[in-house]
Amino acid sequence: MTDGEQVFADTIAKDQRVEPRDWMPDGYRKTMIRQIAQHAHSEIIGMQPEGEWITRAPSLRRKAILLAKVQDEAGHGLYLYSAAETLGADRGDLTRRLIEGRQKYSSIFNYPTLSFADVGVIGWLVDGAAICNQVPLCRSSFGPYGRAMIRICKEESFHQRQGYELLMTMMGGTPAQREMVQDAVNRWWWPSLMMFGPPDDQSPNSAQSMAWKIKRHSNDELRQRFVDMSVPQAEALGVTLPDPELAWNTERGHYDYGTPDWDELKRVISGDGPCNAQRIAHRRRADEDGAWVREAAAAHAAKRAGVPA
Ligand code: BYC
Repeated sequence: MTDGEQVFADTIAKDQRVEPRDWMPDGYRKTMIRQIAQHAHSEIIGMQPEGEWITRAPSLRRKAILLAKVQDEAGHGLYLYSAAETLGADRGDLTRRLIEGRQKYSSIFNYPTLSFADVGVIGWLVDGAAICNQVPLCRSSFGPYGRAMIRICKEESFHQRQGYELLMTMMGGTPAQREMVQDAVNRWWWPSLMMFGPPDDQSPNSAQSMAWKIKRHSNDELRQRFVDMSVPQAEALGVTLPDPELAWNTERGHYDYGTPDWDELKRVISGDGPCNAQRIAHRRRADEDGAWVREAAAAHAAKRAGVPA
């Protein structure tokens, strides 16, 4: 074992942080760039489904809350791209990989937002799933990722509460509003369970990522935690989760639940979800529209540095 390998192994064994200048195996660097980039892309693409409702929010208060939330997601994307850059990745290159379909983003953002209740359900279930997944990532072995995650989780908690409060308000409204909430829950429940990734026996990356302490829990463990957390919240809200197999299992001390449609997850991840083409086309357009800003900023920086044009 080289000195670098030994220090890396000790760092992981002692639950300490790996920092950007430390020696790390190529596979660890590659895995971290893959996960951080995919996470950053999810935050940026995740602005679209809710962003569509900013101009149609039912009041000034709801509009201000939604604007702030969507801006937070942009901020999360930026912290994460910065964390990927500490590993030698180039932000422009990562964006190109996203719009050329060479890097993934979360499957959840390929579903449409059909009513304002979807904004509430995204806050409750999608941000709720994100928190379940991301709180353990605050202890992820790669320092810049774990530290970015602490701030992100604080903001996601606020997002989840605003979603739940919105839904509580709608559930106290008219029968039509209650129906809108139930319809949104029916459409988002199963895709939210899929955010945790494939089942453990079909998750090729989990074993190595857990050995490196990047991931602290398996996909199924976190999915179960999310189900257990959501059932009482659904009861308090007065909505039904669309799974006839949901039942408390006294022996296990957890809720049993039905099997998500894993073929659907595979289809959505491979580009064939309801909104994949629209999401990427929009991201590509935003990238092209912003090209002149990047060119102007680069020219300004070069001029200040005294580089001839
Ligand atoms: N969607 O071996 P596995 C947010 C891929 S945004 C798409 O289990 P791993 C928010 C996986 O990448 C929250 N792809 O992988 C924003 C792998 O493919 P590659 C986003 C998925 O990495 C706005 C393959 O399937 N959160 O909070 O061990 C508004 C096999 O999977 C998905 C994160 O990104 C999926 N659902 O575990 C509101 C969290 N599932 O890369 C909210 C950070 C799996 O080998 N990421 N794949 O080509 C993670 O924790 C892990 O990467 C995952 C997957 C649990 C997602």
